[in-house]
Amino acid sequence: MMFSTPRYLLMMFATLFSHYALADDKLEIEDAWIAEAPPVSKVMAAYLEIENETRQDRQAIRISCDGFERAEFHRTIDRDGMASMEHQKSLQIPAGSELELKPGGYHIMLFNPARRMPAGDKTGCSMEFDDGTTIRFEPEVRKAAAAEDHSHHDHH
Ligand SMILES: [Cu+2]
Repeated sequence: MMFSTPRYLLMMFATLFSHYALADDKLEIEDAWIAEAPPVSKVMAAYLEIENETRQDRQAIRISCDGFERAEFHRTIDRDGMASMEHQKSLQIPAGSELELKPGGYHIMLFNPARRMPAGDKTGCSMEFDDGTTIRFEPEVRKAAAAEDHSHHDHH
């Protein structure tokens, strides 16, 4: 009885340990998706999460996606009840934090799609950071309503 180690202590230790192992220089992009747009639309918006598990602040400085003429970082800002978009030269992701790009906030604006991209379609994107790292990811086109349902679900 004296030597029985409480199981929860072992589990806590294992959790802490794996966390430190993961914390080594990890910059990740997760949950990337593009909101489906009407066929005539010349722009689409992409959303995702950037996780900076490194010990350095990072800036995302460039974005490009296959099948689009150009891509930019944007932020939707509410000014006196009027939503407008601002072009952002870069996105700041402080050390140990994450930045969520989501409807009504930061997003990636995709200009002039080469073809129609319906829900279920995918494309390849590259995001470049200030330290020279480039992360390649594949957002999937989703119906915006379905995506809202999904984010709603996450809050439960
Ligand atoms: Cu925009």
